[in-house]
Parts: sequence; structure tokens; C-alpha cells
Amino acid sequence: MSTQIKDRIALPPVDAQKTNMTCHFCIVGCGYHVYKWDANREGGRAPDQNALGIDFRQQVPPLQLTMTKAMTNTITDKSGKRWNIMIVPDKECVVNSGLSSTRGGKMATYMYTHDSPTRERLKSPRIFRGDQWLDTSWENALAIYAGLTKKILDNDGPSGIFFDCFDHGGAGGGFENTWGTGKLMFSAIQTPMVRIHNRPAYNSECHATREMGIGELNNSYEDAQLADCIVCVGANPYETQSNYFLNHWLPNLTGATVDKKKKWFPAEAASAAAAKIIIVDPRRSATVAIAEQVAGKENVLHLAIEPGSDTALFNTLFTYVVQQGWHDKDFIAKHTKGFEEAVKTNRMSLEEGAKATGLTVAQIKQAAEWAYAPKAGGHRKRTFHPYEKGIIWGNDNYVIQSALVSLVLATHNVGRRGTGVCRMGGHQEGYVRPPYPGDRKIYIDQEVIAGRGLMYTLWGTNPFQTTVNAEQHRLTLRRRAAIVNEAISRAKGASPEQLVDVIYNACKYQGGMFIAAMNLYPTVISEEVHLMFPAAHPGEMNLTSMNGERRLRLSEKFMDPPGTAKPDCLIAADIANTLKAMYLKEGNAAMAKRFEGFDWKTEEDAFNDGFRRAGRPGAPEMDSQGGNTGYLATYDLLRKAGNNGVQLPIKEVKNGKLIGTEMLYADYKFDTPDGKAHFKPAVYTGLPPMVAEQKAKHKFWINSGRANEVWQTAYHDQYNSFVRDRYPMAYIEMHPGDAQALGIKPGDIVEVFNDFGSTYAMAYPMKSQKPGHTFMLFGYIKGVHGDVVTSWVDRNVVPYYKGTWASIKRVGTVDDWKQTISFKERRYA
Ligand SMILES: Nc1nc2c(c(=O)[nH]1)N[C@H]1C(S)=C(S)[C@@H](COP(=O)(O)OP(=O)(O)OC[C@H]3O[C@@H](n4cnc5c(=O)[nH]c(N)nc54)[C@H](O)[C@@H]3O)O[C@H]1N2
Ligand SMILES: Nc1nc2c(c(=O)[nH]1)N[C@H]1C(S)=C(S)[C@@H](COP(=O)(O)OP(=O)(O)OC[C@H]3O[C@@H](n4cnc5c(=O)[nH]c(N)nc54)[C@H](O)[C@@H]3O)O[C@H]1N2
Ligand SMILES: [Mo]
Repeated sequence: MSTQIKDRIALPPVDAQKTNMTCHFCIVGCGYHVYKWDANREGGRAPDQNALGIDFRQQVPPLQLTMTKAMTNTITDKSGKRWNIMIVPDKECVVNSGLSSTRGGKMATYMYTHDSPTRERLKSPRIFRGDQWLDTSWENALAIYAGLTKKILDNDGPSGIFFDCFDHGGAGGGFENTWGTGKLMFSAIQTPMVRIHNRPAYNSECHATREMGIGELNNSYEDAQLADCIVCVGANPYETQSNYFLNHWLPNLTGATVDKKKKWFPAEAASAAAAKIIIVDPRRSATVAIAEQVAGKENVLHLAIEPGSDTALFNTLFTYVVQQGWHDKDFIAKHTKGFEEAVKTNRMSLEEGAKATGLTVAQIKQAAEWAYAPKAGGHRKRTFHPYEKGIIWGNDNYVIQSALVSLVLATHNVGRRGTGVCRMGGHQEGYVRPPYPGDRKIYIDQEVIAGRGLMYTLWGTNPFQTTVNAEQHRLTLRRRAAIVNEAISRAKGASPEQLVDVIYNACKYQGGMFIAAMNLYPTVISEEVHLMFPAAHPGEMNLTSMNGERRLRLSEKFMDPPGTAKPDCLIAADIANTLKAMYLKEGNAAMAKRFEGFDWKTEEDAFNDGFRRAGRPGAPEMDSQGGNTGYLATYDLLRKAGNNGVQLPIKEVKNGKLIGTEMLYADYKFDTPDGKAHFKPAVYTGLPPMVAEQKAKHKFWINSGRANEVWQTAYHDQYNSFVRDRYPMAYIEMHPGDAQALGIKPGDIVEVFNDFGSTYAMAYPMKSQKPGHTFMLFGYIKGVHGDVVTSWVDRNVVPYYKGTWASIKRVGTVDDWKQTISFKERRYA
């Protein structure tokens, strides 16, 4: 046994194994290299003695490499052999150019070891036998899961079987796993009772923009370096897409890319300058503070609109721009439809706009000039419009996007380099599935609350911490799960078949619901579920995903998952194959056939069956982000393409190299039946009545969102003192004056409550908050913002997570926190 090195970071020797890894702790997908070597060895400090090729005999120059202790770990393989691993950012990767985020920099820490916090990982299936969690075999777990699925299918049909499932890339996803789960749910089981991990139905985050012909990821990260102006809407990229912001936006804001612009657009060289940035966000975010610091206040316009008034802002800008004649008449005439009508429906005067948004007329005019007034020499500005959850989970997603994209189309800010109207994104992307079998959008949470459905699978999701109206949803599930627990605890000595009958009866006749989960950890959901399957994440399996500029990469497997954990696609295959065998056994060939096509040995088989098959011209109908040339991408070519991968759609393979596409719609062919981009009416009507009612009753706006250090529901971070000690509970930023009026001191526990629910949070008074406004960390392990989010959804069942009002009162103090937690301003000041 080696002794682990504690006084220094062990360097990888020259012959260390080196593989590629795309960071899965946000959409951006920074490139990293994984080094792995025998834990008994260590590379030398001379550049020819270590795999990094760096001279450690003298002080390493600043920024030559980013490496911290958190980027290293010592893992043990199945034979008991110990390996050192190091996961460091890749300088050659065009996404991050060697930068690392606080999240990606912890990837090595979050790989499984038996002697660190990751020891909590699920290693085998677990069953809740009425009062206790017990490990069990895959055979037993599958017999119960598949047996119950079959019984429901046979007696009640697919609509009794509910799923909440990831649909993206990265951990809890990737093209392999999205396909595996999709094929199981949609082709085999054929249930429409499915919701997506982050919202209560099976729908899109971008209905309006897609209907208008504009897919939501339509440019390259490089375009943010070429833009004259960036109009950032409802997004906080410094904290949420960190290295996209640091590596591509900041250089443009400081003027470092001016020469590049001159080369790209020689005719516009005279007007090439540092970009201006407009940030539309009711809150002064970290992004606002940092942009002001690096670009100078005079180049940053923070439009702190009233919450939920984005539509009014875009309609006012649209009306004003057209009045000024700054729209692109030629483009509108040749390539779009519906302009004249939109000018009428979306009309809002400067005064009306100012009133609705709380801005001044001068601010709105200033924004219009920065973003849309012609440049010197009469050239049209190149303005990039990134947006994310501030409007996606905003006041009527559909109408806001209609208003925003109409403004973008009028000013022709799509399809030209340096422009784009794009989602900033959340997770890595990786969508490929058979079509959704439903004919309408079903609000699954409300179905659960209404007592419908017999079985619910939470596949790589955690609605307890993240859904809307979360308290009511959780309480219902707890009650329905308890009915099943009762029944299970009475079924002593039952065979799997007998247990299936017991569970089925409890669900069917007593209002129970059986809940299963595929996860890495026994997270908070284990408090209510009955069966857990252990999943694998990137590094433990080969996994493909694409980032926010459609860059497809392969993260390579470099270690085994813990215990008998498996890639999600192979768990889906196990379930399908068990069901197939069950139907064959009883001679039901027709049903057995539905569960065919899962004879995958590896995740690569799932990739070939899904992504590559969907990506063939004339392939059976499937929805895929790979387009109809996806078949060109093989694991082999992707391995060679390394951390730069290829931007989808793939154009061709040339000399063994995948050639991709940098910008969509440069050919003026939009994604509509007539190929034109369509304007859309977008009338501003204020807050939805359900939300307005809470606002009338309760004093504080309870905004929610992310913090740099925390990834999602903190499923890894909850075990890491670096994060958990900093935020033992979800914090709530509030104005110091508001805190004082309520007798609240920094670090006090407060109750946040309204007609929908109540939760606790840790008070974090901050000068930069507006009076009456608060911001709460979303989805946290303790203190769930969703508990006070209303159940309101738009016409496509898209929720308004960001919009709720509640009251706040002081509950008490945890003395320890006052000693250990810093309550310094979280904004760079
Ligand atoms: N109030 C409020 N609510 C929100 C939002 C908000 O802004 N405000 N935002 C919404 C958004 S955008 C999102 S994305 C959702 C997030 O909601 P979720 O998607 O439910 O949250 P995650 O933490 O991403 O969930 C991932 C779960 O999968 C597990 N997991 C991780 N990797 C794997 C894997 O490889 N396989 C399997 N099987 N499991 C895995 C993790 O342990 C975790 O329990 O929350 C939504 N809810
Ligand atoms: N550090 C970190 N990064 C992440 C994640 C994480 O958990 N941690 N999660 C990833 C995921 S899944 C997602 S979806 C993205 C989300 O990325 P973002 O959308 O950038 O993050 P959020 O903090 O949810 O919300 C962004 C902003 O919306 C603002 N907002 C609220 N209401 C309104 C409004 O009415 N109008 C406007 N214009 N703005 C409003 C909020 O004040 C907030 O600053 O982040 C990804 N990156
Ligand atoms: Mo998200």
C-alpha cells in the first residue's frame, strides 16, 4: 500500500494515462485533461519528467497552469490497486483556454473513493423494506421494478406509469442516457406521463423562438468576442457560465478583441471598439458588478427593471427602433413574415415602457442607441442577445421570447457573425429521443397531487428540492409513499412476485404511489422513495454531450463506477430486457417486441443506436440535436477530436477530421415550413393573477437562482465542507434596511411564507439588494425556494419559478454560524 502524499501535490509521470473530460458542471463544458497513474509513483519536477511538461524547479509563471489540491485525488480500482488522478483544465481547448471554474476545479474531488465524502455514493440497488434501507441485488430490484411496471401496463395501461427524467447532457444525461431512457419511456412503455427534470411537463423551454424559426443555440462562443454590444437578459453568466463569460465576453469588454474584429470585418474596421454591455436583470448581479469593474461604468448599462416586465421593455425598444428607422428593411422584406402586424400588436411608447418597467425614458433610449443605432460609416451594429432563466422561468416565457426575438429579427441580429439570440444554457446538452407519445402537455405535478398515477420514477432528478409548489407536491408524495410502506412492511417473506401484488394493491386501491429513483447518491429523495438504482457519471463511463455552441465532445471513461453502479442507458436496458423476458415467458410476443432493441453491451452501443441512427437521412423519426448528419460522429473520431470536438451539425469528415458549423442561419434558411423567420405578437399584460395575488398580500419579492460555488441541488457539494460550511442553509439576500425593520441580523434563520408554502433560509443582508427585493439560493439541500413558488404555468405548462412574493419573519439564530460564516457582500465592490 502506498502512503498518500500529503505535503505536496504529486505530479503525473511522463507515462501517465491522459484522457479527455468535458466539465459537466454547466452548459459551457470546459475542456479538462485527466491524468491517471500508479499511486506509488510520482513525476519529477523537470519539464521532461512530468506529463504536464512544466518546469517545477522554479516558480511557475502566473497562469501557466491552474492546479489545486481539489484537482487531485487517489482512487482505488476493483482489484484494490490505488491510482492518483489529476483533472486539470486544457489550455488548447477553445472553450476555456486553460481556465477552470470553482465547480470544474472540483471534478477530481467528486470522483468516488471509499475514504472521502463520495463514499456516500450508491453502490448497489437499495430497497426500503417498510422501515429501513437495505442493499439488494440487481436481480431482485429489477424483478420488483419490472414486475410492477408490467402489472400496471397489463391492467391500467401506460398512463399509470409516471417519470420525471433528465433530458440533457452531462451527468444525469448525455446522448447515451437521454436515448436509453427515452427509448424505454416512449417506444417501449409508451407513457405520456413524463415530465422533464426542471419543469412540470414534457415541453420545451423555447416554444416561441422555435415557432419563429430560430433555434435557441445559434452562434459560437467566439461571436461574443466579435459583438459591438451584448444585451444580456435574465442571466448571470459570471456565476452560471463562468468561463464563457471570462474567456469570451470579458476580452471584448476590455477591447482585447478589437484587432480580431478588424480582421473579421475589414469594412467596419473604423468603428471597431470594445463592446458595450446592457444587462437586463431586476437585481444587481455579480455579472453587473464585475462588468462595471473591468469595462468601466460608462460601458455598462444595468437595466434594473421591475420583476417580470421584460416584455414591456422589448416592445418599447422594438417600437422606438422602428420609429428611428434602425430596423433592417431589406432583411425584413426578403426573409421574414409578420413584421407589419407585430409593429401594431407590440407597440409601446417610451412613456408606457418606462412606466411598466420602472426605468427612465433616457435609459431605454440609451439602450436602443447602444444596441441598434448604426455605427460610424452607416454599418449595422452586431448585437448579441444572450438570455437564460430570468426570462425562461420569467413572467410568461412564451410572450417574453416572442417580444425579444421580434426585436432581434427587426434589427437582423441573427445569422451574422458577432450576433445571435441564444440561450446561455444550463447543463450540457444531449437530446435524442423517440417522439413524445402524448398529444398535449400534461402538468404532471398536478396529476400526482390529484392522486393519479401508480408508479413514479425519478430518474436523475430531485423534484423535492426543485419543482414549483414544492411543499404541496412533497407532502402528497410523502403521504402516498407511506401507504406503500405500510403495505410492504406487512408483507413478510414475500417473493418478488408477491411483493409486486402487495405494492400494486396499495397503489391501485388505497391511493398509494410507488417511487423509484436512479441516482448517484441517496439524496433527500431517499426520504420518500422505495427503490434506488445506482448510476454512473462522467469519468466512470464514456459520455457524449454538446455545449452552448453545439460543440460535441466525448468524455472518456478512466475509472470504474463504485460497486455495481451502471450508466443510466444500461439501467434502462436492464429494465427493458427484464420486461421482455417476462412477456416472452408468458407467451405475449406482441408486448415482448416493444421491449426489443436494448441488447447493448456498452454505452457506445446506445450512442450508435440513438444519436448515430437518428442522425441518418431517412432514419426512423426521432428528435435529435445531432441533425441528419449525426451518424458521421463515431466514438473513434470524437476521441481524436479531443476537447475541441465538433460543432453540430457536422458538415463532413475530411481526412479523418469532423468538420462542423459555427453559425446557424447564415444562409437565411430558418426553421419554419416556409423557411422565413416569423415575427410574433407579444402583448404585455402584467403579472399573472395568481402571482399578482401573492404580491398584493405579501411584501417581498422572492427571486431565486444560483451561486458560483454551488452546483444545482448540491448533490456532490452537500458532502463538501468548502460549500456546506459556507452555506449550511439556502441564503436569502435582502436589503439591510428591510432586515433591520424585521429585527433580522446576518445569519439569522428566517421563515419565508405565502399561501403556497413556507420554508426557512439564512438571512444575508446585502447593500446591493433593492428594498422589497430578495434573492434566495434555489434548490438547496436545506431551505427549498420552490416551497413558496406558485403553481402558475403558461399555455405550454412552463412555470414562473422566479416570480413569487412572500412574507418574511425572524425565527432564531444558530450561534455557531455567526462565528463561522462570512456575511461579506457577495458582489465585487
Ligand atoms: N425555485 C427555482 N426552482 C428551479 C429553478 C430556479 O431557478 N428556481 N431552476 C430549475 C432548473 S433550470 C433546473 S435545471 C432544475 C434542477 O433540478 P434537478 O434536475 O432535479 O436538479 P439536479 O441537481 O441537476 O438533479 C440531478 C439529480 O440527479 C443526480 N445525478 C447526477 N448525476 C447523475 C447521473 O449521471 N445519473 C443519475 N441517474 N443521476 C444523477 C443527482 O444526485 C441529483 O439528485 O431546477 C429547476 N427549479
Ligand atoms: N454556479 C452554477 N452555475 C450553474 C448552475 C448552478 O447550479 N450553479 N446551474 C446551471 C443551470 S441548470 C442553469 S438553467 C443555468 C441558469 O443560469 P442563469 O439564468 O444565469 O441563473 P439564475 O441565477 O437562475 O438566474 C439569472 C438571473 O435571472 C434574474 N431574474 C429574475 N427575475 C427576472 C425577471 O423578471 N427579468 C429578468 N430579466 N431577469 C430576472 C435573477 O435576478 C438572476 O440574476 O445555470 C447553469 N450554471
Ligand atoms: Mo437548468
